[in-house]
Amino acid sequence: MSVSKRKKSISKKTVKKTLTKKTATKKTATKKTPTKKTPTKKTIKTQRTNVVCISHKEDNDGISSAALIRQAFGGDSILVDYPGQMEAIQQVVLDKKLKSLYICDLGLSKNTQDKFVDIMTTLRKNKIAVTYIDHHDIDPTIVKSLKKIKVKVIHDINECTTVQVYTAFKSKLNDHASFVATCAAITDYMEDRPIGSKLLQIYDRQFALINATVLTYNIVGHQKDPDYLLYLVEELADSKFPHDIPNTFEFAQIQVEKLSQMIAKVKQGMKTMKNLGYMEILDAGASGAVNFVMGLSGKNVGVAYKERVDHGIYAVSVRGSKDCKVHLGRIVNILATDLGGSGGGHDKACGAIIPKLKIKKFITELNKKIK
Ligand SMILES: [Mn+2]
Repeated sequence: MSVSKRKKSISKKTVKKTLTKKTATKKTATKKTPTKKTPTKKTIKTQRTNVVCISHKEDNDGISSAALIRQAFGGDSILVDYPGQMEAIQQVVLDKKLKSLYICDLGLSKNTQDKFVDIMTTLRKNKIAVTYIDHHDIDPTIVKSLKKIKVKVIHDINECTTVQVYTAFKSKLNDHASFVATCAAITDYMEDRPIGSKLLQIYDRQFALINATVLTYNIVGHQKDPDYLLYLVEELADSKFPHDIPNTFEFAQIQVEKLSQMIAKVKQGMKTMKNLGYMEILDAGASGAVNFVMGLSGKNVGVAYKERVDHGIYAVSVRGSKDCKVHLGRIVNILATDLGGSGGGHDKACGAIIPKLKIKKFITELNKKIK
């Protein structure tokens, strides 16, 4: 059963944490010596020992990025969604033991980017090594600011985050890591990109597709179970195939059934404007419904939104068809910021956080801007 496994892995983690605590001793005089540092000396000298990865919890790319960072560098994973993103990043500033931080698959928007740079500046002043790895559209001035404070920026809009993690840290990863990256590329529609396609070639296409899909449904269906998501990170980091993780197929079947019911619901509840289809989702995630909204509306853009009562906002998902010629991520970034929210992403797939009362305005304005 997965429950016992989870307990086991959690206790393993606790032991690890205690060990880290024990090795962290008080900072001694840190005057530079001309001699080369030996590993032992280094352990004594540094008080900061923690490695942390903050990654996106809502999809395969985020979870798999966290898994590969964990395999390469160890440490703890913190999984967040966009509404909780900045709060989590702010929190790690307080971690007195933090030594290096990896931030994965979390795009920045006009509303969050300056605050992000501020927090990174604080971290860098505390001499924390920071690596930001992502593939969402980003303001070039922000990349400049981050590089200036020596945040290591790995950013390519043409490959998914996990593929970039894999490429950057290949020497610290095992062979199976290429499969983890392949599945992430599939889920992000990026298995046709230069590196993504090379990785997919290593494996049988159907074998990779079914694993990517099963993993995705387990991630989407466990959004309210943070322990399970962390368990998935651990299993992937331990080179388990998604199909080999207990009960994943059974769980995926339940999700597929839910989605098939969603088709009927979208057919009933979806509304259209001239250039888009839209629908409020009540009982599932907006991202699971948005492709149906787009497809069944016959429009080139689909919008699905779900209220997040805890944050007083709507979480919005936007998708464009192949015939959609505008960059939705950029349009949504500007529009969401104007309405007091935030948003952004890719040209044909993006998301936003919109204040509750502004959702209608968001949809009508988006409809005007996409022609
Ligand atoms: Mn991604």
